[in-house]
Amino acid sequence: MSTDAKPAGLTKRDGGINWATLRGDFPILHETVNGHPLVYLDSAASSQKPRQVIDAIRHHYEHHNANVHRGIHELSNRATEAYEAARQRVAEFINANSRDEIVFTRGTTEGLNLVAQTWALENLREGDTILLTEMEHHSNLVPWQMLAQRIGAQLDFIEITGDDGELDLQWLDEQLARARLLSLTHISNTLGTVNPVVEICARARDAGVVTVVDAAQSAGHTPVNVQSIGCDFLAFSGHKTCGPTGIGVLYGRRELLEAMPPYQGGGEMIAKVEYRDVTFNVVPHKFEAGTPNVAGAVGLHAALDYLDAIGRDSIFEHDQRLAKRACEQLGEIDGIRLFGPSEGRSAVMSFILPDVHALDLATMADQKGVALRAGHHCNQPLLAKLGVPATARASFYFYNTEDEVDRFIEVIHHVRKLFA
Ligand code: 7TS
Repeated sequence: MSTDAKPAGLTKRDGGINWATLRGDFPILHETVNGHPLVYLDSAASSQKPRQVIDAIRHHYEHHNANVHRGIHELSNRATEAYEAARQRVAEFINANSRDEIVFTRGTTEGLNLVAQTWALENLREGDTILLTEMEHHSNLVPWQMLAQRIGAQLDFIEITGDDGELDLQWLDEQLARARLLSLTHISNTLGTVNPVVEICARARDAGVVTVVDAAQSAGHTPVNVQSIGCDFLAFSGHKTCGPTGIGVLYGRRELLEAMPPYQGGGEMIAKVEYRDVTFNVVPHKFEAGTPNVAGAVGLHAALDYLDAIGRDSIFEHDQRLAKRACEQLGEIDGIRLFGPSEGRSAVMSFILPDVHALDLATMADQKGVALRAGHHCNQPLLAKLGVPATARASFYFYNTEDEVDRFIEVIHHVRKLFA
């Protein structure tokens, strides 16, 4: 089942995609900000939504809205069908074996907390080691700290090599030999590093270590295939993949999901309840207590159809083209410190200028309609390791253009002149 969320603006130019026409599908990209046409360079925080996703949510509320898995009335059946069709679509999007391996969550953060509070709480013991990397978002660090403090487990970290932000894998086998679980990000939200998750998960599997992949920055930008990655769990957020906020996905291998205790208790997640006893529902419903975000799932379904109509390979190529253009022009600025790899990186670009504080830059860029982010990007330990309190960050997506990269660079030069 698919939605009719095809990109109306998908046209060809010189045999390839005409990226500029896709912008017509995104109403918000035509906003004016502080008297200037908006240049939205904060898609790593949240992506914008095409009309097709907004329409799908509206259509759901106008024609199919009711609670799911409950009624025997027509609307409830339609809502249930739409919700389960979205689950099937997610399974196809990441190539899971079955839709039973797809748990709907509020987002990446909830997916990671779910694994920490169920699989890990059940299976890890005092003294066990949880292996992370030094570039994890707080969402893939704090849940493990909380668990480790509760059960007396310890954390270990795969280090980064320096400003180029690659993982130092020379000790990986030794680290894996001591670990029970490895949780790592696919793409860094600050450095733009694309981690070799296939190789890392294969080595973890050989060592008998359970793997969790944080795909928040990758799922909407590059093909993500859980079977070729070979991970045990993977989480991502709808709002970074052109879908709505408040919906996300946790993939888990079926055997693991089946053996795990539930996350929260309530409606939907039960098969039978007595005053003093309960039998839980089958997976994935066992992990979805309470009325789910049905409209969110419907919007996510439309978003995934939209992205796949463009093609995630093409999106990644476009991301990389923009990143390269930005990197080259930023690289010409005297004294700039540019973080992340110089090649094969994603379209997330962090930097600090020699003469302007990141927060000042982002504030002044906003005056020119350019939306940047400045701060620690929920990567405080990483920034401490790099020895900086904050960076400025530009993050691109397929609806950004080369002209917008150039406007971003112009704004940087403008701000530097003011501060000179
Ligand atoms: N993991 C990574 C790698 C992320 O980049 C983010 C959000 C999360 C997890 C959490 O996702 P959520 O949808 O559950 O909040 N990253 C960012 C960011 O870079 N700027 O704002 C949010």
